[in-house]
This record gives sequence, C-alpha cells and structure tokens, in this order.
Amino acid sequence: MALQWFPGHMNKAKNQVQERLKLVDVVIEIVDARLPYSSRNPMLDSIINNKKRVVILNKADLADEKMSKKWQEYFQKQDISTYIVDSKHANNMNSLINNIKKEVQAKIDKYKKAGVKNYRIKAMCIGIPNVGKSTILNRFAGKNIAVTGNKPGVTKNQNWIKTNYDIDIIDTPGILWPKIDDQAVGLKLALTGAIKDSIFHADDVALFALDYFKKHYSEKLKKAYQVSDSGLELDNPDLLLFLTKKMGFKDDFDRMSEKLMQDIRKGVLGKYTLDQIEEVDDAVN
Ligand SMILES: Nc1nc2c(ncn2[C@@H]2O[C@H](COP(=O)(O)OP(=O)(O)OP(=O)(O)O)[C@@H](O)[C@H]2O)c(=O)[nH]1
Ligand SMILES: [Mg+2]
Repeated sequence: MALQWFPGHMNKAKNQVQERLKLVDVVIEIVDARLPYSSRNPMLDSIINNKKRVVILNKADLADEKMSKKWQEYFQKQDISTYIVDSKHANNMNSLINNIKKEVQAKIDKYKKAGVKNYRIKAMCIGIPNVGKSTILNRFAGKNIAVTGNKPGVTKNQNWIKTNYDIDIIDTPGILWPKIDDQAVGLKLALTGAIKDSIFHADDVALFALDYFKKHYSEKLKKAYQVSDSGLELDNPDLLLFLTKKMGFKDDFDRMSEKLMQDIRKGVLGKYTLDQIEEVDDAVN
C-alpha cells in the first residue's frame, strides 16, 4: 500500500522540484493546519539544505485554533517562521507576503548594493496534494490564475505565478513523500483528502476517525450524531454500526463510513487537528 502512495509521476515531480529549487530564493512550505506533522515532507530538510523557508499552516478555518497556535510555537522554536492562514476566506495577504519577502531581505540588499535594480524574488510553493498551494498563489496574485479543486492531483505541472509584490512564485504539483509506511499518517492523509479515495477503504478511515474523535473531540462526535455517553463506550466497529443504523442506512456501514469522512472533511463536526505534538515528540524520542 505504501508503494501505491508514491507512484512514478510523483517521483518525476520530486526530481523536477529538486532541479527547480536551485533557482529559488525562498521555499514556501504549505502544510494542512489539521496535520501540521503528517502533511509535512520529511525529505524537505535534506533537499532544500540552507535555503530560506517559511511554513504556512493553511486551512486554519478547519483546524483546532488552540492546536494551530501550539504547532506554530513548535515550529518557531525550530527557527522556522510559521503563519496560520485561511486562504479560502482571507482577502488580504499583504502582511504574509511582506513577511516572506523579509526572509530574503539580506539577499535583496546585497543585490541592491551591487547595482541590481528591481530584483524579483523567486519562491517555490511546495506541499502534499490538496493542501491549498494553488489557492494561496491565486491570493498572492490577486486573481485566479492557477487551477484549484477539492481533490488531490489538480496541479499537473510547475507554473510561474507573477505577483504585484516583486516576487514570482512557482506553483508545483502536490507531492507525497514516502514516509507513509506509518499507517496512522496514511489514514490521516486519507481523512483530510490528501490522497485519492480510490486507494483506501472508507471503513478503515472511519474507524480511525471514530477512535480519534472519541479520544480528542468526544463532545463534537456526540453533538453531530446525537450519541449518548454510553454510545461512546461502544468499541469502534460497534459504534460505526450503531451510527449506520441511526442514520437509516440499515447495514450499509460503507455508506456511513463515507458520510462520516465527508462530514469531517467539511467541518460538520467542527474544527479539529489530527496531529498531537506529544505524539510527534514521542516518535522523535
Ligand atoms: N476550508 C479551506 N479550504 C481551502 C483553503 N485553501 C484551499 N482550500 C480548498 O482546498 C482545495 C484544494 O485547493 P488547491 O489550491 O487546489 O490545493 P493544491 O495544494 O494546489 O492541490 P494539488 O494541486 O492537487 O496539489 C480546494 O477546494 C480549495 O478551495 C483554506 O484555507 N480553507
Ligand atoms: Mg495545485
């Protein structure tokens, strides 16, 4: 299964990214705010070396606000400038783009001193599929140049996007990196729509989601489907069957699994974050 998540065209995209990276001044790493760890590319550090980098926790409107702040602090402690962004609803990205420009100020100053006028910064937007790279770039450009869509794999090629801020940014196809031998990471990516629905079973994702929400967001689960405290004590497969019946889907737990997944993606259960800092620290230690 892990291999299916890193198909040939992704390998090609990765090589293209590596090649193009040489040309850029700063990397804008877009991460899903609901998955600040699992949607990051573990290979990026070695690929970008000392290149300047900022992290954007995008889709902040869907994520648990307290958790987004905690994750922001976590990255800032590692000296990575990190911004919490809702690019779907934001209408002004001026301060964000000015902050990104500040990352390369020293370089611009150097060019100015050397007599280069109007140096245009070159940046690259990078991240796994469906995290909102193209949406952010359209915001930066002030118009819809890049194609966006609510499914992974919308952007197929690298495209330069010009902005009105002396900065040009490459949009790249989403790339999944082969760290997904961790089953939980795969399920989280599936739940947020970063990997194609055709390569996993909805019931696996639903059981994972029930488990996670029971542990971390039990009130949201109870409220969304009117589940009582005793209902929450059912084990995960029984709870899934209970919800299936409750929704009038008879024994069709696949249908309930699909509904649960879509509801969670749309935010019907409310805001949530699927990565806990403690888990990551445990994994590192
Ligand atoms: N709720 C919410 N949705 C967002 C946000 N940013 C982007 N989206 C939505 O997420 C979906 C994916 O956005 P894209 O910009 O196409 O994502 P991408 O990273 O370019 O995806 P690929 O090109 O497939 O790698 C679209 O339906 C966007 O409307 C956000 O901040 N909040
Ligand atoms: Mg795109």
